[in-house]
Amino acid sequence: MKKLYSALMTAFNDDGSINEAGTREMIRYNIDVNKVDGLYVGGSTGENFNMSHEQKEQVFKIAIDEAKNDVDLIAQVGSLDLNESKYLAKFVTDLGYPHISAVTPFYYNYTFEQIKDYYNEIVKDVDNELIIYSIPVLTGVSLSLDQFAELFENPKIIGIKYTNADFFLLERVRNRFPDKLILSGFDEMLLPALALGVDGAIGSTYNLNAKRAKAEMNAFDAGDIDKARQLQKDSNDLISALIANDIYPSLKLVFKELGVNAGVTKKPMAQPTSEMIAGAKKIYNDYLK
Ligand code: NGF
Repeated sequence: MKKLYSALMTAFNDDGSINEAGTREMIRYNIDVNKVDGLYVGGSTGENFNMSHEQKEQVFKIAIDEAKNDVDLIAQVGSLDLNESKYLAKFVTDLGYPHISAVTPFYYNYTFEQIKDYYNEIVKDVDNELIIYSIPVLTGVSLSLDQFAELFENPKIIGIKYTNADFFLLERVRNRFPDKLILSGFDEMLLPALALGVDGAIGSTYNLNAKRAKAEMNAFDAGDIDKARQLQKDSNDLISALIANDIYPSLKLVFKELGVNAGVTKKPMAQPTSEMIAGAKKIYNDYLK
C-alpha cells in the first residue's frame, strides 16, 4: 500500500514566533480530514531552514504530542551545523519519532566523501532509520546512482525523499534498490513517479489536496490510468495556481478559507498582500470548494 505524507507547515505569528495552536490545527486537519498516512516534520514546507534551534525543537515536540501514534512521522533533522543534526536526531528519537530524514548538506559545495560522512555521523549514535532528503533544485546537490549506493551501504539509511524531476535517475534508483523506500517529492509529478514504482509521496500541497492525491494513487493501483491522469490534471490546475500566487504563504491563506488558522510564513518569506489573499480565495473557490 503506497503512503501519502503531508509536509507539515508551521504556523507563525507576525513576529516570527511559532503559533502553537495553529500548528496543532494543521496537524489535526491532516489526520482527521485529509486522513494522510503520515507527516514529514521540519522540511522545506515547515520552513525549518528559517528557524532557530529552539523553534525546531518546539515544532518536533508539538507534532508528536498532537499526532501521537495516529500517523507515521518523519523528522527532518538535517542542518548546516552537523552537531545540530546529530543533536536533533537524538532529540526526536528520544521523543519517539519512528524515522528521521536529513537534507543533503548544502551551500559549501561539499565533496561526496564529506556528504557521506555527514550522513554516517547523523545516524551513528541513534537507534533510528534515516531517509535521505534529496532536493537538488533548492540545495544544488545532486547525488548519482553510485553515490546513493555508497550511502545505502550503511544499513540505517533506508530510503530517499526524492524531490527531483530526473526520472531517468529515479528509474535507475528504483531498479537498483528494490527494497529501499522511495518517496516522491514533487506533487505535480506524482503520476510519473508512481509509474516508476515509488512507495509513496511527501509534499506541501497534500495539506490541501490529499484526498485527490490518494484517489490518484488508488486509481493507479487499480490500473485505471485514465482516471489517474484526470486526477493529476485536476491537482496540477490547483498546484499551478498555488505556485503563481506564491506557494507557501498561499497554502496558509487557503487553509484559512478552510477554517484552519495556519498563521503566516516567517520572514524573509513573503507576507500576505491583498492580491495574494484575493488569489487564495479564488484558489479555494475554483479548486477546493
Ligand atoms: O517545496 C518544495 C520545494 N517541494 C515540496 C516537497 O518536495 C518538499 C513539494 O511538495 C517538502 O514539502 C518539504 O520538505 O517540506 C512542492 O512544494 C510541490 O511539489 C509544488 O512544487 O521544491
